[in-house]
Amino acid sequence: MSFKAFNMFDLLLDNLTNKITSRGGNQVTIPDYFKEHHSDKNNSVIRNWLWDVPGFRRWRVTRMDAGNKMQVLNSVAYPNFKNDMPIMGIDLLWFEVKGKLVAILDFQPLEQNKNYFDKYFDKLKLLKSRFPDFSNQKDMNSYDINKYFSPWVIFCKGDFRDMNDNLPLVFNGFLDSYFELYNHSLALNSQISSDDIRRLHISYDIYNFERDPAHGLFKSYFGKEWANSFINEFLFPLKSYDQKVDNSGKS
Ligand code: BLA
Repeated sequence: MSFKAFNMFDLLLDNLTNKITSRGGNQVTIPDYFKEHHSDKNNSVIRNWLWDVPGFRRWRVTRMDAGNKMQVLNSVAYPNFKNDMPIMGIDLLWFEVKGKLVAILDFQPLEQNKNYFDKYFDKLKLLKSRFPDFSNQKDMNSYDINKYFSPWVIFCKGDFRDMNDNLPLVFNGFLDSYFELYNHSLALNSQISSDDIRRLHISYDIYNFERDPAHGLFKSYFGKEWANSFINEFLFPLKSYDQKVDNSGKS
């Protein structure tokens, strides 16, 4: 049973990689210390990928394997600054010892208003309605549900059966819907200016930097120094964007 459970996230990672490459995605070189980093704690490893995908300014993927303590698959896709469509966010966690799945998948909205939701959320609504039992959570502890989460966020706290039966269907359906949304977005005018989209992406990184419940975990597995550079340089690089611009004197 555990063998199967451990490999579910590798299977989903393969699905994601195949979908990205079939959309013309190319791997971007990242430093070796981010590509693969080991920890003695639970004999763990974290692996990261960065993709250059047409239409997107950044697409990152993280897979952490801490054996039966924890398995993670996390990915965020940031569209180009000319496109005001939602950011794609996926956070999947499996705790084998507790038999617990935590799965969050969302089209993360840049704005919270009816026009924006009408424009971009039909497909996510449809997907959510196809799996009513899977999305069984509403409350978040560390995040503000009204900020960068949509009313149709797929949020599951479940067990082995949720992971084995529904998760692959939800995950693949979710990615296909997001790619379809991207295709559709090309025929739409962006209602938000590029400057404002950039500002909203920066504030997304700052918000998630402040709220992400994984920071302590990275520090305890991989040490403070590595964790800090991972969080600042790989997970949320735009968090320091304004400072960098100020420091370079370019404004
Ligand atoms: C929750 N995410 C969590 C938790 C952990 C991580 C340990 C707490 C799990 C629990 O409730 O037991 C772990 N987050 C990670 C890891 C990475 C990470 C390992 O970013 C590695 C990169 N989180 C996201 C994205 C979304 C997200 C893109 O990174 C949105 C889809 C959401 N994670 C999210 C939410 C929770 C969570 C909503 C529940 C926390 C809460 O209740 O507030």
